Amino acid sequence: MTSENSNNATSAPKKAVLLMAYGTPYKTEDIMDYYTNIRHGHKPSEKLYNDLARRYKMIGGTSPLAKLTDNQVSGLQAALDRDHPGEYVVRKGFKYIHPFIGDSVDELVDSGVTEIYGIPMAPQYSVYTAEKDHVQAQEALKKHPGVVYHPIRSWWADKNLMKFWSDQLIAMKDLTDRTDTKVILSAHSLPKHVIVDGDPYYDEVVGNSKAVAKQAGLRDDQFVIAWQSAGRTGEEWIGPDFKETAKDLIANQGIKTIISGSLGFIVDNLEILDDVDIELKDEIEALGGQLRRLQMPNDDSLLIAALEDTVLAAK
Ligand code: FEC
Repeated sequence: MTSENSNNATSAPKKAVLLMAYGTPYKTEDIMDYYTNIRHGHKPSEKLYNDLARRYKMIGGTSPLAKLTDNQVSGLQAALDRDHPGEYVVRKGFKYIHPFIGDSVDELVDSGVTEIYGIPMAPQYSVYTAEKDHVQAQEALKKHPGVVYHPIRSWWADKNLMKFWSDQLIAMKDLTDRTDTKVILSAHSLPKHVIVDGDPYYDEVVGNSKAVAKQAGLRDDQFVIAWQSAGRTGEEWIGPDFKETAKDLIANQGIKTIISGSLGFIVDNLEILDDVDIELKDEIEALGGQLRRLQMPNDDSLLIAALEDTVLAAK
């Protein structure tokens, strides 16, 4: 082997971390294809399309999810370079828009990577969500036998992520201790049949919520668990819906302040900026209440530490 080849062999990382996120339209013209991909190749009706386009318009045209995922990639890369220099390369792959997970896998393998850690950017595991990320990655890897894939399942219990959420509630103790305040911890709803079929998602979200509440020192009567952002599919979704829950608390149970924490998501996205910051807020304020919302992990150093821990624990 020449010295040049030997340098290349040692300098190119053999291990990769692939952050696998939902993806978001980069511009209005992308919405139709993106939505069609979410619907497994079925184009949405004009009504559904218009409603989604309206929701993106409400949050300023596009969602920050793409930019925040890039920040997570560079944050994790910097952390791994600091702690394990030259060992890992970090990339992103999206489920419903380019760069697709499979294309990112191909690129990583072409660059010499022989081991990939796939992390779904959804901390609770579901066959319906996180597993679909792994399926896309593993499908691409069929073309590359010999590359080792580490599918990371749930990572919500990581101490840094737990601290991220519970610290915010601890900082609000004066407010959470008031008898007219209630915390609503929520995650994205799923069609009910998924859970009835034995998916662990429901139990993981409930376990995550109770653990955060306990770490924050909340009593059981200070928080409720609810479900948000049910899709427009016409089937039955897991409930109770968080807007209905908030309305009932304010209209019938003497609550004035709702603190919303969306533990099922990692970044500010459409389901946060529209469903929480606009729709939930409007419903609450229409009844004379007020909404406070916990910040999302986004590219916070605790989130980066959680991702690094998760990769290293999967070794
Ligand atoms: O642009 C953005 O910021 C949007 C990002 C976005 C995230 C997200 C996360 C989750 N979803 C989950 C389940 C479903 C199921 C359906 C579904 C449909 C949509 C639609 C849009 C959308 N989702 Fe999503 N979701 C995001 C965006 N989601 C847009 C289409 C319009 C609508 O129905 O509202 C129904 C379709 C199907 O059966 O597949 C189910 C779950 C999560 C949280 C975990 C994760 O992030 O992967 C669960 C972000």
